[in-house]
Amino acid sequence: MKKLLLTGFEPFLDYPVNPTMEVVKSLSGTVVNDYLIHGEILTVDFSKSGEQLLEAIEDVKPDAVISLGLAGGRHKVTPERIAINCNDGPEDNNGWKPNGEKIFPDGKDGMFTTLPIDQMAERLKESGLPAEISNTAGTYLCNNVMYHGLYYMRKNELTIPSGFIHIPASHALAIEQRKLPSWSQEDLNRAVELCVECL
Ligand code: PCA
Repeated sequence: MKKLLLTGFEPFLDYPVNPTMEVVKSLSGTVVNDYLIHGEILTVDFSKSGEQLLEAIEDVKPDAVISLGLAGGRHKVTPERIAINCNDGPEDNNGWKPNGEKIFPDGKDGMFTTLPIDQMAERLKESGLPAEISNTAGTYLCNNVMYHGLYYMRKNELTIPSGFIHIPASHALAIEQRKLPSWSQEDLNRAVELCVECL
């Protein structure tokens, strides 16, 4: 059986919960589309999160990698097209505030996902779940982790699919935060399963 590494993030900034953690907890250990899902929760820390992903890739030796992040304010599930070689944004959970530095000095400016994002977005819509491809994963930890995965695959000449999907807030998070569009946790879990079915 093939293995999928599925990552989520711990809570960060003023979000007291992160629905990606719940998706990973629910799907870890299950089998979807002949992939046994191995879940990992990453910290929100510019000095650690990328390394955590790479360590998990080396431990698990997956056949595909999907990382998940919360995009509070987005209405749809958004598979990401590209990661850029830049760290920027607010303070991370360790109090570090980046200022536009490169993630890898020898890295390309940008790298495209190797996940089937067109099929993923179509599959979600056919199943009644709002989705669209996003052309920016931002410059915070989600972009950082996506870039780490793609950089590693390229450097090690691995052709396994790797990339990132941003998801909206869950209802549990929207109860805590004003004016956030939200989905039920069940729909978020289902959306990620449908994406895995496209691998
Ligand atoms: N979302 C953040 C980092 C952690 C998360 O879940 C982001 O979009 O960069």
